[in-house]
Amino acid sequence: MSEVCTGIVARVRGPVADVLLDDGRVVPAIPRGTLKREKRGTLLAVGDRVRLVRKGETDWLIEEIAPRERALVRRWPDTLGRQDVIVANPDQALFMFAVRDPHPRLQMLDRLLVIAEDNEIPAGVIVNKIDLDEKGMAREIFGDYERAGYPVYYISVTQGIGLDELRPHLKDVITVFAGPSGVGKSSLINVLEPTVQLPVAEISRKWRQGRHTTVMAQLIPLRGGGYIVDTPGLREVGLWGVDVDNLDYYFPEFRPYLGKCRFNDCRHLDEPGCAVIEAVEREEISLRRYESYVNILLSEGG
Ligand SMILES: Nc1nc2c(ncn2[C@@H]2O[C@H](COP(=O)(O)OP(=O)(O)OP(=O)(O)O)[C@@H](O)[C@H]2O)c(=O)[nH]1
Ligand SMILES: [Mg+2]
Ligand SMILES: [Zn+2]
Repeated sequence: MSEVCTGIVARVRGPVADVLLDDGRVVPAIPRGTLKREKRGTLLAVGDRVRLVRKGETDWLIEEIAPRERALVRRWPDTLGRQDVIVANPDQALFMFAVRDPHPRLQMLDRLLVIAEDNEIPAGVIVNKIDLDEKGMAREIFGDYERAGYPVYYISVTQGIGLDELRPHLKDVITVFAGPSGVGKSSLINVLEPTVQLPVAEISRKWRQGRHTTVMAQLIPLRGGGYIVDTPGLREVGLWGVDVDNLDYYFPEFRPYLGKCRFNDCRHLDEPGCAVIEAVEREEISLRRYESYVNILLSEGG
């Protein structure tokens, strides 16, 4: 008798996916050969819901991959025209940065937020290592994101600050933690879910350059309900499939001004009578966020 089950992809190791079955077992499985031909782009990603069947004692075959409701997806670095699904079907994305060590790359954060907006993934920001924020700069640096309407959590994993505020937002949903290497994504998961002990970078100066301790995305069930996806640190975030015509809309703080420019097709670069630029001049929109918009628009050929 062949056993048929459904589950969710917890890890992808080359051709093999570890699938968390609905009954709690984790089994290695390979996709049926024809699936490879049917789908373009990333065949299997963490978070994909699958139907699988047992062949023999221990061999499982993935027979069907459910269409993705949404995905956190970027352009694969260093090659042209390939998609990289970081995680399929997340309910929310929390983009994690550190106050310092490593220095926060806000342009990367802006790109990640654009990707989340385009894929209709509710997003927020985690600012870790506030124990290192001697000058109290964190709220100044990340305040733009609060004003844009994103939830921003200021935490210290090592000092246990801000965790109780974060925890309720993770219950019963699938959350992906993404960001550069060394910001403390795995460290945070280890304190939120002490039954797992993910490898984390040792305290050393090396993680300032980013050591890439986590090498593959992994779905972690929370005892209290819900899942977190740990992901490897990102070096580059290229947009994939993002409609740059909507880019202005993907900066939520621009929205009150859209449709109020003199020209209908205003790109908010140097057009006269641009309501967005006027809002930047009045400091109602952050200059730095606006510059990020221009940077993305020009680099994505808008
Ligand atoms: N000072 C300070 N250090 C922290 C904090 N949280 C984590 N760290 C340290 O930051 C380093 C990197 O932590 P990781 O959890 O490995 O970072 P990561 O984001 O998972 O990195 P990758 O797996 O490479 O993407 C470790 O040495 C942690 O001890 C914090 O709140 N304050
Ligand atoms: Mg990690
Ligand atoms: Zn305009």
